[in-house]
Order: sequence, then structure tokens, then C-alpha cells
Amino acid sequence: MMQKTFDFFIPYNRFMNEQGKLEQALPEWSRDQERLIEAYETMVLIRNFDQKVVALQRTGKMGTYPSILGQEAIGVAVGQTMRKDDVLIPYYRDLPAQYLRGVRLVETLLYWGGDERGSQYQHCPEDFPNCVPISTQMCHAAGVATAFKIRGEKRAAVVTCGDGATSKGDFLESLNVAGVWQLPMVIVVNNNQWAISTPRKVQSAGQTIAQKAIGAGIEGIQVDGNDYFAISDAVQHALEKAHAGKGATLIEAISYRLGDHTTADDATRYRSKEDLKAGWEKEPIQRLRHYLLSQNLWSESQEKELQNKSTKIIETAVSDYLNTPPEPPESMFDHLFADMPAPLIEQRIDVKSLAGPGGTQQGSH
Ligand SMILES: Cc1ncc(C[n+]2csc(CCOP(=O)(O)OP(=O)(O)O)c2C)c(N)n1
Ligand SMILES: [Mg+2]
Repeated sequence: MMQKTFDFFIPYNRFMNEQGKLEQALPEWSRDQERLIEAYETMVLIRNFDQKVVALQRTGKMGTYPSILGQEAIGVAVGQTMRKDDVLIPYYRDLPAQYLRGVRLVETLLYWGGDERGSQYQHCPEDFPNCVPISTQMCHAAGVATAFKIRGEKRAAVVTCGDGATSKGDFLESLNVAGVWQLPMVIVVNNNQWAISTPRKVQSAGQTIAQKAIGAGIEGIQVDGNDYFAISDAVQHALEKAHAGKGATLIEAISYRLGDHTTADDATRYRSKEDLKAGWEKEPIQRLRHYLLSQNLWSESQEKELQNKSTKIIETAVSDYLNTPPEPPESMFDHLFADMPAPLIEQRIDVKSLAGPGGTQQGSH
């Protein structure tokens, strides 16, 4: 008779339902009212900013941009729970986390406007730049976590990716070393149900993405990624574990991509109105607002003030971006190597002389 050698289950957690009503008692840390207000304010600011970036792209002042609409809670949870000396290895939909880590909005605008200076973060220089190649950041994160382990530093590498990215070899290989080397790594998967036009159900036959952790011998948990409390609690638990030398955790945060994949996409071609409507009913901002209002932690006048404050912050960032003189053409050589190889040094000189003295002023954001 066959025996059972191993049994596993994937926990799912959420504290708050779609209406912002509690389904279970909140964790201890949630008594920190300032933290809750900061989370809400950041989500609103980022949503308004995100909308502005899309408008800039539509008017020819911005490159292709991936909206984060509807997925704000995940980044806020990551940004709030990480320690300053941890390292964030983000993918391209992590704006709230980056903002809370210290990435300035003007840096974000420069980056998506095609200016590499946008990745030279003034306030968090050890964080990695946005990763657009799918899943390659997983390997970078495993490398960072390995360095922390070798040096005996109590720091964690926090890496994020989408549901589609979990089908790549890089993802599984990184998970494997994270398990076997017990790396201080936190992997947050933003399962927004789509990888461009590929829906989650045809991405993998696995019932959850979190269970991919089991094959690597690490903990895998699934949470409602639109519930600020659930995702924060999961990331906090994973970080505490990583800092205590107890290894990696994979968190699958269930969300929904309310926008197009990027400004180069038109989701109406492959997504039904009903699907989108159901997504809007679950979105994270109204949920947290309902909760805060029910606890008298938020008011209509604070909301108005926040909207005004956000508009000013965004206007300043946009005008700083539009007023940044473009980099000269030869700068394309500048951000790849610590020590530039000789042939590139020569090419750089050639490009500079071809561009001429007026070359630096051509083009604009
Ligand atoms: C290595 C690689 N292959 C393909 C692409 C093109 N591409 C860009 S985004 C994307 C889908 C990613 O989906 P997912 O991982 O779910 O992240 P999401 O965009 O939904 O947040 C693909 C295939 C890429 N950027 N890099
Ligand atoms: Mg996705």
C-alpha cells in the first residue's frame, strides 16, 4: 500500500473583505495609526501620480509606462515593512514600494521617459533599478541574498515579480537556491491575473502560485493582495524570518490589474467588461478608506487636503522632469560598466564628436 511521504497545504489570509469589514481580528502592529494613514495617503498619491504618467504618455511627453492601477496595496506593504538597509529588487510595477523606500517621483518620471539618471536613486542607492526583462531580477535577488549570508549581515533581499514571471526558469532556479542555501530572501508575486493578454488560468496548471515554493523547500503563502493588512502582515512575517536567518518565503498576493498592461496595450481587445467590473469591486484603496472611516481615523476634510497635497507633489515632480535637460547622446555608454571596455571608450568619443556642440540640446522629454 502506498504511504504518504509528505503533506503540504498553502494558507490563504485576509483580514478585511471587499467592503473594508473585518473578518478576523487585526494583527498587533495595526494599532499604529500613523502607519495606516501613511499607507492610505501613499496609495492615493501613487494612484493620482500613475494617472498623470499615463496622461503624459498620451501627450507625447513620456515613454511606454506600466500603470499600477489597482495594485497599490502590495507596494505600500513592501515599502513600509522593509528596513532601510534591506535591498529592494523590484520589477516594473513597484512604484509605491520604491516611493516609500525614497525613490523620488522625478526619478520615476525620468526613468520611464528614457533617462538613465532616473535609476540613480539619491536616497536609496543600494536598491536595484526597475527590472523590465521578465524574472531576471529573481537571480539578482538570490545573488544579493547570498552576499548578505556570506558577509553575515542581517539584511534581506526583497524581490517582486508578476504571475507570468513565475513560469520562467529564472524564477524556479532562484527559488531553488533560496531554499537550499536558506537565503534571507522575500519573494512577493503580484498575481494580477494577467501577463499582458495571457490570463492566470492558462499560465500554470498549479492551483496556486504559492505552492511553487514547496518544490524548493521554502514556505509559500497566499494572501488577498488588495487587503492592505493581509499583505503587510505576510511581508512582515517573511522579513522577520529572513532577518532571523530562517530562510526565504514566497508570498502570492492576489490582485487585479485594472489598467492596460502598459500604455502600448489595449486590454479591451481581450478582457470582458464584466471581468473588469468585478476587479473594481475588489480594489484596495476604497477598502482601506472604508476601514479608516469606520474607525474615525479618516474624514472627508482630510481626504480633500490629501487630494490637494497630492496634486502639488505631482505638479512639482512633473515640472522638475520636464525641465531636466536631456542627456547628451554619448551618455548611452555611461550606465552599463563600472570600468568601460576600451572599444566602447573609443565609440563614446566618436559619438560625442558626431553629436557636436549642439548635440546635447536636441530632443526633449
Ligand atoms: C524575458 C522577457 N520576455 C518577454 C517580455 C515581454 N513581456 C513584458 S511584460 C510581460 C508579461 C509579464 O506578466 P506578469 O509577470 O504577470 O507581470 P505583470 O506585467 O502582469 O505585472 C511580457 C511577456 C519581457 N519583458 N522579458
Ligand atoms: Mg501579471
